[in-house]
Amino acid sequence: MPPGSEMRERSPLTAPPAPTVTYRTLPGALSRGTLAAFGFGRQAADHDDPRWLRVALEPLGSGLEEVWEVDAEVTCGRDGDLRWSRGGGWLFVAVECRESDHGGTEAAADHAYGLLSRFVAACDERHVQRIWNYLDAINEGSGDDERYKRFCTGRIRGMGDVFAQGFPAATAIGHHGDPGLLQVYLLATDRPGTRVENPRQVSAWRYPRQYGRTPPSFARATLLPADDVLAISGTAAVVGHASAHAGDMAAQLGETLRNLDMLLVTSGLPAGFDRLAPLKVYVRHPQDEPVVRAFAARHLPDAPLLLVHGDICRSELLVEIDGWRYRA
Ligand code: 3EB
Repeated sequence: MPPGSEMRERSPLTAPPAPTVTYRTLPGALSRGTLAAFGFGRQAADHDDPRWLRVALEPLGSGLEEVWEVDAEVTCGRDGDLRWSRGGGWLFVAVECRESDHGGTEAAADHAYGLLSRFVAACDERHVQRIWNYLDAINEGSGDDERYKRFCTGRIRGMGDVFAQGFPAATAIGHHGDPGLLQVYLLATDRPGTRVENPRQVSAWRYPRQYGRTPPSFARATLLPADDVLAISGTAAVVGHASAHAGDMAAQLGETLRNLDMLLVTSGLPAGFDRLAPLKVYVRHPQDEPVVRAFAARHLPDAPLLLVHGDICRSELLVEIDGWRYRA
């Protein structure tokens, strides 16, 4: 029986194949196998469908949409600040809330993670593989009062013990949309994936005190349960625990790619980011778009790319890349 065949999907002993992720222009309504779809920025369409999320990050260049699809019927719904969809063994859950409704960044993160963790704990698909977090003014405030650091504290409080076996892979980025809007969404399935750390980097949850009271709670990547794709966290020019090449975009891109390459080596995936590796690039200064495009043309010529304007959670970092690396 070849991989990907019917038996594979139906057998309860075999992990569900990963959703496919593509960047493209959607024709309009979402198809039945769409688990989630994302538009970027103020110009994005506004579909009244729980699977649709308008992300508060402005696109750089062509405004493509991101689409997650499964080979199954998808059901979906809403519940207060939360919306969800499920199909083919996969679960998408998103929360959007306003910090002012909860008394600040920390309390909003606690609220969002509380909703998400209670929701997934009651599902078969309770194993969270991947999470994205977007808040505005992420670098505002100094020292322990920086908004990103407050977010980290609220996040871990709201998580409870749902990630007791280990943190999922994650991205946390600053948006320039509605002030006080917090967006968090996740991908989960019915069995654990394999968490992957980067030997070039200190694990985020072991970062020293200088990075805040509460270390960031994420893994560098997750190998999804069918071993068919690596879900890669936001990856930047961090070596050990330190930021490398402050202020040097070209050098940060090179260091980021070395970190990404190391994640493939560590996971036992084929080297290189080609057409099987849709990547999203978060760029702090929109005027750096040409430098990023030139780097990508040279080092990632076949990878589907989506560039967005976003702030990285350390103010000296200019760029971060996340995405997926399919095995085949
Ligand atoms: C870093 O390596 C860069 O707080 O969820 C990357 C990915 C980063 C996820 C998070 C933060 C997060 O520390 C920052």
